[in-house]
Amino acid sequence: MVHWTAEEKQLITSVWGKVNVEECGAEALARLLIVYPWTQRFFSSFGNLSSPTAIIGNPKVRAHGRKVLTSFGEAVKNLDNIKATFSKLSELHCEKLHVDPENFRLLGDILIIVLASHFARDFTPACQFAWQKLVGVVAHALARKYH
Ligand code: HEG
Repeated sequence: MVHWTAEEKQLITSVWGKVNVEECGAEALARLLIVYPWTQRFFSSFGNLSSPTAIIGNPKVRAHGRKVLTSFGEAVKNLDNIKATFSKLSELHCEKLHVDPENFRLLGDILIIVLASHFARDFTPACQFAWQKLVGVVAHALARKYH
């Protein structure tokens, strides 16, 4: 099981308390689709993804980004139980959606970039390290049903 120090927990929850899931979720998903265009294949039902402007302005991207980041918040609330928290979602992504687990890592890295740019002052090296650890644990938990 992953161990979190009191400092790591504090660094994670203090940043999370400032996050606007609608804004940051939309931004993270849009960036994923722009920077790694092959991830668009999972979202063929989302309509126009033909340019960065289209992606940023796409209401389905916005709504889904919010959904994903809200769900990510469950990890923050359940730091000591992330595997169980994402067990059902892992099943969905692996067995039904067939999302390559590498994409969880890509999204995690992008999320850190988004948070670091919104909360530059909080993002000390220790904070960055704690978040890197968190997105890694989340990616691992989501990919678990592939193992
Ligand atoms: Mg996933 C659906 C969470 C990464 C592709 N994702 C969902 C749903 C949640 C979720 C909560 C809705 C589940 C439901 O309807 O019951 N996703 C989630 C998290 C993370 C993640 C927490 C990583 C932090 N997802 C992710 C990535 C991709 C992806 C990286 C693909 C590149 N998710 C995906 C697709 C759907 C969901 C295609 C279904 C979308 C739809 O058709 O509505």
